[in-house]
Amino acid sequence: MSNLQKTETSFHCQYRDFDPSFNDTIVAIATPPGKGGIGIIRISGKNALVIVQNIFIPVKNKHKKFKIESHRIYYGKIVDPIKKKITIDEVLLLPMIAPRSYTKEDVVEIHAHSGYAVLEKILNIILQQHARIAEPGEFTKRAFLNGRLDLTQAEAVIDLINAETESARKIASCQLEGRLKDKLRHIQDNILKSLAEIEAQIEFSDDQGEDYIEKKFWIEYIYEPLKNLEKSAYTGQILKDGIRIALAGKPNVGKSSIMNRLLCQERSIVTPFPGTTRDHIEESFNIQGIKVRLIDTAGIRDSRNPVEIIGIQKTREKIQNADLILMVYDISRKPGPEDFAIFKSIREKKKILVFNKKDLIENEQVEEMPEEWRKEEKVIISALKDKSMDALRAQIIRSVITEGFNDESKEIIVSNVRQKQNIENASKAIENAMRCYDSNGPMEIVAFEFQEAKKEIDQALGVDISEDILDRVFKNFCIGK
Ligand SMILES: Nc1nc2c(ncn2[C@@H]2O[C@H](COP(=O)(O)OP(=O)(O)OP(=O)(O)O)[C@@H](O)[C@H]2O)c(=O)[nH]1
Ligand SMILES: [Mg+2]
Repeated sequence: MSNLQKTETSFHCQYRDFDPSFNDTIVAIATPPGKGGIGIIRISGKNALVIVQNIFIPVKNKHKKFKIESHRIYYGKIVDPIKKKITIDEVLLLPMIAPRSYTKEDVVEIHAHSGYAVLEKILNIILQQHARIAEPGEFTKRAFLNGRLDLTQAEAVIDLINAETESARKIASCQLEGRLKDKLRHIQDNILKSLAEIEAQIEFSDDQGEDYIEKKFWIEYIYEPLKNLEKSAYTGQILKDGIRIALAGKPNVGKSSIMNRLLCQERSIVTPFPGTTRDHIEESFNIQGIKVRLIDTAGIRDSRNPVEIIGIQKTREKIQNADLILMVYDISRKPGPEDFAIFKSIREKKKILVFNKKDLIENEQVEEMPEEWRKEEKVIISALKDKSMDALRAQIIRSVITEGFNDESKEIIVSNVRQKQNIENASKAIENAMRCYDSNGPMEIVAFEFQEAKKEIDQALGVDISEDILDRVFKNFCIGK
């Protein structure tokens, strides 16, 4: 068997063995600060059970030695470990004995009353009992290092906590289930299979034997799946973080009217006079569970008015930073040089052409539309009509959610910049390998590129990952998670 075949996709991580802090017992308040019904303190590590035996007295059988069973809830009180008569709080205790816990270590949760002084006091008592305060994300880091989660799942935990919209929640919970992990592992297995064949080819190249290589397999089971994941990343980013949409166009075409209609509130001033909006106006709302930051801007035209000139400059910046531009035209007027100039300035940006004021025309024909505009996504609406807004919303969703990827879909979506980078690098490496193979280049180079792709997938999954990448991932967590 070749070395390559022996390589296995395991999630064992070297740092667990070298990092002495990994043996510490850690503790943190797991619930957000403030007054509330319940506050939870979480302890994880080898001293967790001993610690609670020192500070917890169950209400039942209080005179017998307290024997802890896993996954049972005990009602009792937290007491001062020295002066046992002093009660600190009445609590529920939930022990989860290794490996059946979040971190795969002994974990105990103490459900106390959520008040700053109560939780601080319990925390301090625990800290005197051979435990230290957990770093941000350290519970999840241990879950990862102990092989309970891979890195895509650990990252999904933080995404789930940070999710503000339904679409962000769905994408995170799908990743937490391990769907992306399974897909990447599957691709990785196919890379390893191909590498074994390439190795055999190198080894037996002098033989007149059969040809081992099946390039179709590379395309169908490695390259295309990687490319699909890469494609999903744009949608993934939008489902997770939302999208910035800027309204742009000449003065008086109806940008502010569209803004107000989409928001269902009179946010921007609307008048019949061109040049009404001078400063940009931003507001957040949701379209089908996707967070949208909508920006109304000053109408773009040649102006001598110093206030308007500044407004137009700011508009240009806002437009360049937007993910999607709603390029608004007045359909009742022929497009003119100003319209063409605005189009030119956003030629490279993702956009929808919005032909507004259709109530003013008889037939929905855009007169003298330049050839270049014809291939753009477009919608013909009237900002005076609610139905038009439904059409506009639908068009926005169509244009930002890549076909086949909506939040109900079974497709696997990459939503994390780190993972996206690894996947892009892996598909580039496979591309290089195929190019080399097609031009009858050395098989050693083909093998090298496949190895590179394998390393990138390992990185995405968090196998043998460098410590600073790990630190970067977990520093974004809150304490207690
Ligand atoms: N008939 C009709 N009038 C509209 C429509 N949309 C906007 N208007 C009118 O057009 C005028 C200008 O609308 P605004 O929304 O202020 O246009 P704007 O593009 O924000 O203009 P600036 O802020 O000056 O750049 C107002 O009188 C609106 O009532 C529409 O669909 N049909
Ligand atoms: Mg306006």
